[in-house]
Amino acid sequence: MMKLYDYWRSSAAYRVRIGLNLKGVDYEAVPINILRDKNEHLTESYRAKNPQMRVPALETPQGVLTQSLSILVWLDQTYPEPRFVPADPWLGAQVRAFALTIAADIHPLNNISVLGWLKDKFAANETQISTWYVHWIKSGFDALETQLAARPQTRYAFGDEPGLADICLVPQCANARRYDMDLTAYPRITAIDEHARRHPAFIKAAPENQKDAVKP
Ligand SMILES: N[C@@H](CCC(=O)N[C@@H](CS)C(=O)NCC(=O)O)C(=O)O
Repeated sequence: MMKLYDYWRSSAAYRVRIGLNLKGVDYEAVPINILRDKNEHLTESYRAKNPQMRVPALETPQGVLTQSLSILVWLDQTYPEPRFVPADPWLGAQVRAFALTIAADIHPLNNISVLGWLKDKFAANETQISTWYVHWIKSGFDALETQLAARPQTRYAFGDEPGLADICLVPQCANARRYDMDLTAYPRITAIDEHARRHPAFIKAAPENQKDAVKP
């Protein structure tokens, strides 16, 4: 069985959990606590798995894969149904652009090591961190909402079945809620997020349903 190096609150790992569940691929979750007082991702044993020392990493029969989007594309090519990216090149490019707005442009600026750097090097306080965090989500969500509003009003971002865009959107919405971001300006994003979170694959992948989840 494949092993997913995982952390319940990691939105990048959450993407891969959704992907594995949608494909019906069974896996063993190996929790890696990335909080700054634990730093389990910075150990030599984990570095041997993922030299970048981040989660997720997926241990496959061929070796360890890193980077959530790369893992999701590998899953899509290895387990063709249900498709994460449409076969049509034009639509496929739009789906990947949507996913990359989150995975390449929003999420990296809000990563735990970036927030830690702001605190350590620039003495940023909690309010400043929160302002920074919400700012980068807003800049991405403004664009995504505009793109969604111009598309047919389907149940998921690009149709009536979940795909790569939804796999990235739902964890990013969870991050926004953690920082109490007001999402009322994003009716399409919130409708898709609420619908997707009722899907069994998304429920099973939800942070609060992971074995390492810390209960409030
Ligand atoms: N682009 C990577 C991002 C991975 C990433 O940054 N993961 C975060 C958790 S969401 C992490 O491990 N952070 C630890 C750190 O920054 O030290 C991906 O999509 O897999």
